[in-house]
Amino acid sequence: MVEGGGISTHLVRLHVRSLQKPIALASISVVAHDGHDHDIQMPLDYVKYPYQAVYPGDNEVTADSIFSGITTFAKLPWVQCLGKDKTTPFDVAFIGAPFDTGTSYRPGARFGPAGIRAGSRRLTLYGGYNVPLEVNPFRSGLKIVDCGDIPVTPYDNKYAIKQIEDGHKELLHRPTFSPLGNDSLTGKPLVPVSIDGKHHPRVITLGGDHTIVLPLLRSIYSAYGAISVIHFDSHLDTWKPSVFGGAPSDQAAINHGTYFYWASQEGLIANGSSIHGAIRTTLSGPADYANDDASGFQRIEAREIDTIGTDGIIKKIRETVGDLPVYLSIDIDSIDPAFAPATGTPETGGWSTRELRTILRGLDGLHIVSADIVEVAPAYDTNAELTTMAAADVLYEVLSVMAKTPLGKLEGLNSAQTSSRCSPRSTVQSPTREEHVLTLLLRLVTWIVLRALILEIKTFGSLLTYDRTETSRSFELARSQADFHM
Ligand SMILES: *[C@@H]1O[C@H](CO)[C@@H](O)[C@H](O)[C@H]1NC(C)=O
Ligand SMILES: *[C@@H]1O[C@H](CO)[C@@H](O)[C@H](O)[C@H]1NC(C)=O
Ligand SMILES: [Mn+2]
Repeated sequence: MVEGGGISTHLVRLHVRSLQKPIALASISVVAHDGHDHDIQMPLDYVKYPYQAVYPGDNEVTADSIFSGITTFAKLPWVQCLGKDKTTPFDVAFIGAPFDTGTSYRPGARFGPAGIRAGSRRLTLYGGYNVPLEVNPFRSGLKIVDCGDIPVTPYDNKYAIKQIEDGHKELLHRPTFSPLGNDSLTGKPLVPVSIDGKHHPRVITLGGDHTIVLPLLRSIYSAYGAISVIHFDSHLDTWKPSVFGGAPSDQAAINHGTYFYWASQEGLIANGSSIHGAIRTTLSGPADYANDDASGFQRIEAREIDTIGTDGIIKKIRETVGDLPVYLSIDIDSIDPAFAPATGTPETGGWSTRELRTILRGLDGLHIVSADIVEVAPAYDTNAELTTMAAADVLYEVLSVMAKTPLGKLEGLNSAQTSSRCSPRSTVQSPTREEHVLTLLLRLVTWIVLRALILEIKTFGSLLTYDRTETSRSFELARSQADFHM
């Protein structure tokens, strides 16, 4: 939004703003799941009936209280998605990628998946309801499972990277458990946002060092084409191999500081609609930023939180990504080492866990097609499991956002139109008929008021002293905003 302008500009903006709230009500795009109740996967049941020693599901996972037994993410059911349970459908899968031979400083992220699962045990102790987002992802109708880990060799990076791509692709192309459902406003069926026209499950990968995102994006490309990326990290990770690591061999050229360079070279990243957040690394020189620009990313520096706050950061991200399908990659080192010390390349001056969680909740309504959290190296954690707990809680916010927004759009809508249908903080209620009628009335009134004001200014323009060009531009803006919500 353009700031500044004359008195009348503010007047118009006030009108438009005051009308935005009821209008937005009608623009909510809501999950329309099929209402299956997956009590069978509710981790809460473990707590309710701890004496029932065997979990009554497909896999006979032991039912335990949250501090005992075999640990899956959030104590979700373990499904051997890459093994004997190849035909079991799901909507969201957690999968580990225990790879850390692309790291430049502290190794140990191969233990990330196990550590994050341990840090996630308590997520459902009280049931898992997310208060600010008003959703319980575990009871949202989605079938959510822990698929275990992709088998990854620690002896051969090239082979391991292929294993990760194949494992992820395998899950991404499974049929989903729940249908996409219908648009809550129009009742029309939603169509997938993928380029192959299929409704894909979402995969949340537990890293692993950040190198794994190259094979993950190769997999994502197979369903979504070049994807917009939201990347939280203190580092750019778009470095040229000659700058980061020196590239003594082809294999050494692919590491946790260069994978985005390669992804960009391979055309996997949507240019211009991708963005880094929490950047604060030192550079080899200003040329690193020029190279980052060429790789297709916008940037938000960690220190911007002091000036524009979490709201400003959320706004920047949403403006960059719009309603395009988006992949979310979270390096735990985006969080300050005071809160998350157990990571490969820590950088002071980062965001707090609270700030990152707030920013993630601000992504509510975006079409996040899959996500990962990387660089968790539990060997450097505190006894209090600060880092693994932070990683698990961050994923809980991601899961909640996913549970609220289906990966669907209305047929024939382009992404700009879809965007206006998507409220930034969508709630799960549908507008009533009365609200809908009220909205239409309000739009009519807005239109009449704007027309009247424009006429007035045209007539008395010569009496006014302010810059007319600026004013009419503001009117255009106000009108386009009003149209945007129609
Ligand atoms: C979606 O709408 C179709 C009719 O177009 C209807 O048959 C179906 O039951 C609806 N699905 C849901 C989940 O409401
Ligand atoms: C992205 O767009 C910018 C500006 O148009 C261009 O300079 C750059 O080469 C593009 N990068 C890629 C990877 O296409
Ligand atoms: Mn990184």
